[in-house]
Amino acid sequence: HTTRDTENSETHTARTVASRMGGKPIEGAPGGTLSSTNPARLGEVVAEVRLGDAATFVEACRAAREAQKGWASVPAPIRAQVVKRIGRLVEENKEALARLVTREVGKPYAESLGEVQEIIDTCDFFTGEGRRLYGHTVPSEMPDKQLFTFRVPVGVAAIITAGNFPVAVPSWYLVPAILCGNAVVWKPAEYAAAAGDALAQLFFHGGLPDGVLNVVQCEGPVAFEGLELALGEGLVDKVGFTGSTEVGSRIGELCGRYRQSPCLELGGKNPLVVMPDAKVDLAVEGALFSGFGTAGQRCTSLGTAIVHESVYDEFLSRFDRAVREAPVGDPMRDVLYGPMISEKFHERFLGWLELIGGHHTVLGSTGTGRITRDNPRQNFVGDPEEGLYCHPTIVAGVTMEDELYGMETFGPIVGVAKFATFEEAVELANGHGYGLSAAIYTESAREALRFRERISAGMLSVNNSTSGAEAHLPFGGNGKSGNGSRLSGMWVLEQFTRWQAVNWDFSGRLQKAQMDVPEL
Ligand code: UN1
Repeated sequence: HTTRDTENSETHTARTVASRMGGKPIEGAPGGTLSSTNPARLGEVVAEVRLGDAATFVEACRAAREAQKGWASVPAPIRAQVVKRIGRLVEENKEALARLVTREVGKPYAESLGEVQEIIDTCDFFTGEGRRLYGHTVPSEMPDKQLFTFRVPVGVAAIITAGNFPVAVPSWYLVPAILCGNAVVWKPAEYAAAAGDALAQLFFHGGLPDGVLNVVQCEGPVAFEGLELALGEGLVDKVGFTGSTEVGSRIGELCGRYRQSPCLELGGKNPLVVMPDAKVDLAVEGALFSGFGTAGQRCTSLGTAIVHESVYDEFLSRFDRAVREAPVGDPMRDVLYGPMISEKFHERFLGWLELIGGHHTVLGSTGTGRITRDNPRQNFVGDPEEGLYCHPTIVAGVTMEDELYGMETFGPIVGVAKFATFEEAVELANGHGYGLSAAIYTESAREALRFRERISAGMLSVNNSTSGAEAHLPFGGNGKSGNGSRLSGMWVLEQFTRWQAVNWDFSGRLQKAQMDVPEL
């Protein structure tokens, strides 16, 4: 079952990627072309991408609209068989797909394997859901009348995803959307076009009918324009977006114009609170992975460690040491993190560091900024100048007044703030207005539960990292992190189905609700 894509990833040749409708790549490049490159091997092209334009996006929505009714009429347990086959194909191609993810976005291979595993887990979950998709029976206030609810597919879902999780996060949308009987138009991130295309091909090989999944390879603003047109023509019934708070807010406004509530999964400034009774070593390990894993390029990455004054110095010196010792570099080797995902992420992060300037104690490394031969890192694996690498940076003494406190940086930087009282910790943990993920380190169940009540976050870890959610728990955030929607597990069904209520009267007369209710 090895697909052509995954073979290509092994031979390290550049492949050509284009939008796909009905499984087949479309001709031409109305939106121009771009090269998706390996951030750990500068100059190595992973894919030449033939881009679509806004009209391509609209056309893909039409193809989806066309296919959706037929797909919805396939019984859910049979649709689930396709999901099952997709899961198996992903499993059979696990290593090749993970290698391609590492090659295209630079995350360590072990993390890429984990990412691919998330797709398999998602397929497993929704294979079972095909035999549930439960509705309800509801008592009626009148005799000889029965009430039911059914889940019905939404219709056409337009999904726009980011490149930091180029295959797992898309699968959180695509798999349940398809299982529920929808058709999908998916726009992968342009700097992860090859991984996106490889995933889509596995979906097609799994036996999805033509038009149920359509992939538009295009740039972000083009997708926005296409979406606007498609919504205007009534071709899209649900929008799913994972990306920045700024773009997500614009998508929310656009959807509002068409009375739609999108599924928005946006940024985070995720806190990790270290209580006085915490196991400091464990907290350091958690902060290291949460803050610097994936080079800090997860929406669930740690933003600020909020540490009680009694353990602040100890935490900081151990954290500093752990970060200094961590291997950074070639993502195919055993490293904590590899390069930044792309030029764009790299430059944006370096800009951030300039903003922070020299106002704080900066720890974690012998240097800051880009890792080069002249600005080396002690524990670097490989040649830093081959890729887009950044020094890990710890900024100590962060307060709520600092710019770093409130802004998502999407890079290997962690702020550390000090607190004295529980109230202060809660304020620091909530005050930035994001609300995706949070962690607390404590041995006291009471403190953990108290914190759970007060933190505004869609996800909370007790004595674990802010990142690394399991694939069947509700995923999503509050405040600037989204619009309250949740992906994954049974909760995502609310995104891809709508409730239909049915009144069934078999009394043979017109029984009017509220008016013909029998009296006792
Ligand atoms: C993201 O960065 O958009 O919980 C998602 C985690 C991963 C998903 C992150 N499972 O960190």
